[in-house]
Amino acid sequence: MPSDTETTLRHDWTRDQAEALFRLPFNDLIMKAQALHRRYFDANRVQMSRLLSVKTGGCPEDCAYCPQSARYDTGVKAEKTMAVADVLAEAEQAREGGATRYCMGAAWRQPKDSDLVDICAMVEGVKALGLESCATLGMLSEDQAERLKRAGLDYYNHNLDTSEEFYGQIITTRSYRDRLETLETVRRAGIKVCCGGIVGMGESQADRAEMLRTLANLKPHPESVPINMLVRVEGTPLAGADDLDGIEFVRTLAAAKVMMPASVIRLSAGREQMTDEMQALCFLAGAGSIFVGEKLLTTANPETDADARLLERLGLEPAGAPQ
Ligand code: SAM
Ligand code: DTB
Ligand code: SF4
Repeated sequence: MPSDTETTLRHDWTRDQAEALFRLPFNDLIMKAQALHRRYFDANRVQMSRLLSVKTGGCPEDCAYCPQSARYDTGVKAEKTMAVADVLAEAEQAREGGATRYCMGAAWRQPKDSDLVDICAMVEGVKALGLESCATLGMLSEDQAERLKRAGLDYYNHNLDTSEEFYGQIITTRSYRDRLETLETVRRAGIKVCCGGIVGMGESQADRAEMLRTLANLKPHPESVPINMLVRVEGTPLAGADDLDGIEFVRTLAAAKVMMPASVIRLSAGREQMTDEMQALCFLAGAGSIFVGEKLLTTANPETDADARLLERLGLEPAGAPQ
């Protein structure tokens, strides 16, 4: 195992090294992750983001986990893009609720150039409210990324989702290479990268390690790394996926923190199904951020009161608003 100093901001992880982290005794892995977390972050603060689906459903892609794909009968109806003023009214409420970042999602393979007019107005409005802005709209062209940057977009979320090997079992309508190219486009435009994945889709531990290795070998590391626990949605091909052991989920977060210690590891989808104790382990493993508000994009997230109680029980404070 490399020493702690050697593990700081490396981009040369091997498969064996990534897999070895998952095999460490749990206490050793958590201790390593928490110690590294404390080098870069206040361990008693958690950053809060709020999501809004600004364009829901009807997506042409076939992502096997996703309730918004037009190919699956999940009860999510295709809607038009929301009005800019409605999005900004929601963003203002999110700010009152303590969120410091507003993340707008759209069920597109790639936005049309004309879609970006409203999206850029939303980004400008979110920034004017004093919030950080994030968007997740699918693939982007160079020009689209530059327009978003000029509108003031701080972060772009585009997940690798899983390992390159397992990817083909989850999505066939776009390639792993497409994803890496969009990430490069976002970087080149000077937008910060939010990139992570989903666990609990039937992938192996080696797949989880390999996804983290791909993320950690990006230079620079994504500033934000969301780790989602699959939310099993009726009608999607993954509705009947086996439960992932909670301890294995925590190991994934901890390994992400060890491999990308200066990045914010986001405890993302799946909190609604987790106990407070499980979430406490996630924070111990170095999670520094959550989504707040009772809805993610289309699925449920814990109620505001439940989250307030959780933070209170753990003595966690919200991370301050950005300068
Ligand atoms: N359409 C765009 C795209 O795919 O890039 C943006 C929205 S898409 C819903 C954003 C991310 O949400 C996906 O990459 C995936 O990681 C996550 N996601 C979607 N459905 C999920 C589910 N059922 N459980 C956990 N994460 C999910
Ligand atoms: C991410 O990694 N997780 C968020 C955000 N990026 C866009 C989305 C989770 C979506 C969960 C399923 C839903 O609510 O539709
Ligand atoms: Fe479409 Fe994104 Fe859902 Fe895939 S994850 S089906 S691209 S909305």
